Amino acid sequence: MSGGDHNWNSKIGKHDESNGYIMVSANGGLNQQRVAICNAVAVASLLNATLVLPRFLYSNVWKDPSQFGDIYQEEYFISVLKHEVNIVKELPSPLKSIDIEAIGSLITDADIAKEAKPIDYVRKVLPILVRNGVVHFLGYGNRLGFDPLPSKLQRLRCKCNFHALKFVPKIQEAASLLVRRTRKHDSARSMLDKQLLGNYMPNIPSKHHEVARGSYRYLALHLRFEEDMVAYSQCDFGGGESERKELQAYREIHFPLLIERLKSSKPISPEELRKLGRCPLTPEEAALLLSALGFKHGTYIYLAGSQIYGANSRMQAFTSLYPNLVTKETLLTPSELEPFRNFSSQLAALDFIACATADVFAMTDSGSQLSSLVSGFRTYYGNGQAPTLRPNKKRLAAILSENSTIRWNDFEDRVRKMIEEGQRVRVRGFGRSIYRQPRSPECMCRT
Ligand SMILES: *[C@@H]1O[C@H](CO)[C@@H](O)[C@H](O)[C@H]1NC(C)=O
Ligand SMILES: *[C@@H]1O[C@H](CO)[C@@H](O)[C@H](O)[C@H]1NC(C)=O
Ligand SMILES: CC(=O)N[C@H]1CO[C@H](CO)[C@@H](O)[C@@H]1O
Repeated sequence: MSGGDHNWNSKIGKHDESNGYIMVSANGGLNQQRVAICNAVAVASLLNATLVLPRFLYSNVWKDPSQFGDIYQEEYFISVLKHEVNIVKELPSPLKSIDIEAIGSLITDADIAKEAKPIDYVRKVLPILVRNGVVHFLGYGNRLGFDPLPSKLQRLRCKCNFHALKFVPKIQEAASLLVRRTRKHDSARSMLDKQLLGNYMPNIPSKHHEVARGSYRYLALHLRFEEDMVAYSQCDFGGGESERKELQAYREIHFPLLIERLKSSKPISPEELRKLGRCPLTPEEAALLLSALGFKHGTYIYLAGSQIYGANSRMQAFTSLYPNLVTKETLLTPSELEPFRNFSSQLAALDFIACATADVFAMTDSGSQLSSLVSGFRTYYGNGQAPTLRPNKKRLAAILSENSTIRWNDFEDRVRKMIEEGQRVRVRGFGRSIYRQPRSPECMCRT
């Protein structure tokens, strides 16, 4: 069921008559943008529209001015999808001077429901498109549901995500340095390497034993314990009054809507939140988990993500257990890192690749876009040999609450069972993301 070698062309079909142009300004960071792009491709096909190469909205959180062509190969994207959707780099000049908002063609996420259905687009967007010849989805996010959806659109999303979006050489090259330096090995080992690193990772060795020799295996960990996540969760992480104040201040600055919502709802205690599995795993808990799974002291670990909250104290237990910890900042020299310095999305792309090509990938939050898109890639291109460890936070909270009474052996058993259940091979369920779970008749499992 490897996804690598489909003949996609001519199956989906494209209509020559265009109903107009769709412009998209995608919201969020790298991974949300990726979802928005592939949803927009599907919507353009649904509405028989011409897609203008998506743009990325500047966000005060991510502070990255990168545009499509700074991250993905434009020509490649256009050409891979050319049999299904017309994609142009810019709006044709007669339309450029139009005031999109004044003619009523500006469509924000407030105009479309989350996980909208195709019929919503046909009813709401198509008439505007036909009348004005152009619509602009401004701040486009997760606005197309997964089911029910005509299978040709589902296939198109799959093709977009797994085949059409290739990182630019600048990103592939820096990512290949990360991967080579972690593995201490220079050649590609899998389809994942080939897909994500392109020519920067030459020659897949043909025999399996060549792979093992002289090459280190590594685990990539996406430890989503960054301040935004920690603050948003409203959980208690044992840092006392100063932690509570700091996180409350962060919420007031960055999450005014959350603060509003909290005012009018019944408060949930931190203990309750923990029981419900709503609290991000701390570095200490992640270390405990890995060691219960048998990862030995000295395992090579690539840590993805940005600044860990309270890293100085919180990472101590982790690094004493796992001293061979590397990040993109430690693997690249300052001059290699310099071209990426102010571009958080491009840095996130390096993490995406290092996680997707790792021997083992461990996430701490299955709701994270990075973690879920990476796990989808590992499923699609990993040939069944790219395990992803996905803890169930609710079960883990239950296991950890038995702190003083549980014996280490029991702890190990229960953690292992939990992880095994998370790894079970599943066909995509109804309503589930095809990006995250590509095992589906419209994606990996086509006959
Ligand atoms: C798109 O084109 C196809 C084939 O010409 C047609 O059946 C379908 O109704 C069109 N859809 C829209 C929204 O124009
Ligand atoms: C990056 O951003 C910082 C602060 O915003 C600025 O001082 C610096 O010049 C920028 N560096 C580059 C390479 O753009
Ligand atoms: C089940 C159990 O023993 N829970 C204990 C875990 O540790 C906390 C504080 O250290 C105790 O309050 C719990 O009773």
